[in-house]
Amino acid sequence: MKYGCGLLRNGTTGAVMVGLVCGLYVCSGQCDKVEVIELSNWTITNQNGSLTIANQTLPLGIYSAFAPQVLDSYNDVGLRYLAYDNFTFSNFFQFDVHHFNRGHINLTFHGIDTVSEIRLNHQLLGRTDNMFVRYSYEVSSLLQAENFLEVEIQSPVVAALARANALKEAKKSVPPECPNERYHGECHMNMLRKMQASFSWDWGPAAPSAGIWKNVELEIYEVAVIREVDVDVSRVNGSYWNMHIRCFLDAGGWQNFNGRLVLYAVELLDRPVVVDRYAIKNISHLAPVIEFDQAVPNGKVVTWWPNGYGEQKLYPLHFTLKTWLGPDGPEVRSKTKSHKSLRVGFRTLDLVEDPAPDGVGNTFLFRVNGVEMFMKGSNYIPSHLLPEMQTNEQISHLLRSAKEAHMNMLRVWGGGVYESDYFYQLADSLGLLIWQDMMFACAMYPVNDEFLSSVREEVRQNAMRLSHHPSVAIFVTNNENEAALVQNWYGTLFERDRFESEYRELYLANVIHELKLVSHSSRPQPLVSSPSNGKASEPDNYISSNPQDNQNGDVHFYDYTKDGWDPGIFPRPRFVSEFGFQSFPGAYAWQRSKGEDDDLLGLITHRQHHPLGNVPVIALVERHLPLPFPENENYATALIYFSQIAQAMATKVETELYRSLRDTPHRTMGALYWQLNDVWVAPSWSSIDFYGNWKLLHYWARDFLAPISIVALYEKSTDSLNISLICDQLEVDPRELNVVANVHLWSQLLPRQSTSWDVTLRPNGVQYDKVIAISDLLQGEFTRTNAFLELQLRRGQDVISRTHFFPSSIAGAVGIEDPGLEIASRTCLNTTNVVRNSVSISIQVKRPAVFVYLELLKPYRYTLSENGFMQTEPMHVVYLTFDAPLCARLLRKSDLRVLTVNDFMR
Ligand code: BMA
Repeated sequence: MKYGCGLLRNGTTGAVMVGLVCGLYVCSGQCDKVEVIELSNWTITNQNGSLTIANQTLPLGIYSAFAPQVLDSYNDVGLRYLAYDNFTFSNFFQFDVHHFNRGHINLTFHGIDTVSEIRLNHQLLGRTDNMFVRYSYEVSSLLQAENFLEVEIQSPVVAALARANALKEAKKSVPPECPNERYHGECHMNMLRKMQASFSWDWGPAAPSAGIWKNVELEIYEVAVIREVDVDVSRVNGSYWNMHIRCFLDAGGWQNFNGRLVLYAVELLDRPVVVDRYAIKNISHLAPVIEFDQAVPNGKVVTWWPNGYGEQKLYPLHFTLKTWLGPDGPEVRSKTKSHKSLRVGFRTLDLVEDPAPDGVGNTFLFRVNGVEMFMKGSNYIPSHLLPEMQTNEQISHLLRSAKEAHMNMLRVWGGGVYESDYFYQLADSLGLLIWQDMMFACAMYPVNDEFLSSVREEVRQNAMRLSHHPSVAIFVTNNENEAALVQNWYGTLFERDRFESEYRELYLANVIHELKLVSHSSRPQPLVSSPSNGKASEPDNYISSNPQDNQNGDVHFYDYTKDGWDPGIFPRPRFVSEFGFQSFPGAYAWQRSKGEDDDLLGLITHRQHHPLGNVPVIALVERHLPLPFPENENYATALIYFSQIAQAMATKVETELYRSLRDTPHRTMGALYWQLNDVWVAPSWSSIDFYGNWKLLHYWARDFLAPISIVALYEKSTDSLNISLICDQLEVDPRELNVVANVHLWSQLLPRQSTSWDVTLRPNGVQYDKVIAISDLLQGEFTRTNAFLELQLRRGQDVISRTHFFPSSIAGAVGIEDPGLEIASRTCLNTTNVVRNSVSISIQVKRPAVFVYLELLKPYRYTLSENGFMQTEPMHVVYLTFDAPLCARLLRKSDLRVLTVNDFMR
């Protein structure tokens, strides 16, 4: 709770007494700040009073309050009744108004989910219909000594249905109506400005929350407060940067006013900057903004770089504002000082869409600080399906995991939420560029006045909040809605003209229009959709006949009918902002999430929302790995483990292909796989499971996204391997670089044959090293089934990067036998800072162990130094690091599951 002075708290009744016991004369000189009083003690009651819970603190929602187990077992369906009910969130608070004589008291709701009516002391304050919007009400005339605040939140399912029915009656239906049956979801998500995925998705359940997911505050001030500050940083010339600063204010009154702003930037400027011109010139109360430019000498600035390219230097800026009414100036009238602090980074960023080297269409690449960079990363969905349960700790774990895997870009996907300030601040300091969708995904949307005005407010508020972050690289108005429209995903063909014009009205006339309010010189113009043809969609007025054109813009690519381990099946686009394969989270994650009596395979099937069910996962597994028959007692264990290998390998191959295409005429410059994280334990495309543990894919991503990588991709037509050496570093030491090609027999430890050759790397580029015919490698005793290849990029004897090539399916390989695996020793290592503890696991084998997989059977978050690796030497040590300071008690053999593909060979 933040407050300036004299806040009284009456804890005994559960009510909070907030009082400004110091009137102006009592604390002048101390009270000259905006007072912010959080209303944090709430009671929730359902419509008929049968459910009630008191003493709840924000953030709050019906599922977290009444049924936090909604993500376990079959509870997504079993507890759905909560989403059909209406709930009242109430807060009783006392307020000492006795000495109170200041200008405005705003009651500000930073996030209500979603459709509600707000009453203060039984007077209607207003209605809300957008969880992404901040609502603020001037309440000074309504406040009393004892106050009763009620937020009546309507069932989101019922509210969405009512809106859909109204549109239907007006012959203006907006599809899709309902999700695929397999989702066990709810209909009409597109009717509400609410996290779209809360009504279900192909990776998530329906848990349509209702609640207050951000703070509720009384803000007390005289004239105006600083709400957001946008800082557009641009390079003027060799000697200066410019900060174009806009302070967006909220003013409670009906009159124009005056103000004086001071900017402190101790690391950048020798003295504070006083913006005085509004002391004379009026600031409009309708859209109050203070705008000015501030030059910063180049010599003061260390440039901000994305992860992998340099440091992420951020500079604190601190703003204070005094505002007053009339000509007398601050000394006479204002005791209100509003503050805002933020950090900025100095970088340039453009999206380069120039004629492409293949002569057709345009490039689509990000250039940061003048350097063309390959964007490596993933797609981010909300860290929790219940918005009130999204924690900084979880966000931090996910973003740090992305950084550890060498990602430099995450796409905040349009079916979730605009993330918290903490998320973007962390992205700034980790160097993760953010591709920011606005929250529209996989649907058509209504365009009536009410909806559009709510959307405009949503876009305005969120764009103003996010725009100053150096991490925010680009805004995009929607996910896949252009493709959905032109490819008739939702049966819009029968009224194509209406849907086209509605599409343009929503995204061009409204969303883009608002986004342009925060246009930056160092940020590309917003894109309308992902995928889209980027600038080439302009002549089509942003509805192109093929928004998935490989020669323009970005594409999303999925094909489950072919072999994902074969690089030949993938397209050659400019930028791939989505692609991926499903897998199942580890067996222990299922154990934690399933009910005692639940059948595991039954639960997997229930949570598999893909319209094709488990077929694509099983088909890919069966192409390569020895999956037992379903009757086999080890079927589920093998299926889970193999699904992770199959996903990791397919994503590796696809990503490596895209990375290797950067210096070809295709000029592919980005690969963001779908998806980083999960909202429950379920079959999904994620590389990190619901509990934060890495699937094999994430361990592998840390290798295949490494700044220097060796890539060996099979080319069917010539039966050869294309060896490419990828280097994202801007400078590289050329000495002693060599590649070693080891041929292994499946039946023997250590390579049977080795060849090596000297190589070079191309800084920030790809060195196309060699094309090797498979027949040249596999001669004599080696056949396609008894041998496999390992390629290492080395400096001298040190291995920088390693990859494998398996000439036959692993299920059909000859010589894979019981590896005689033993875990030889486990030692507990306490790191000095005690925050993390690490366990070393020594693994001994007598024969090659294929894709060694380790899983901890304890409910802790942990990371391994590697996982899913080929062990071809007799002894190998892996480190297991707990996120929490735990160690010694966890060392029993039975706490660790170790699997190899060998265990399942027939
Ligand atoms: C794309 C995404 C998501 C979806 C994913 C996997 O369509 O935008 O909507 O979850 O593919 O199917």
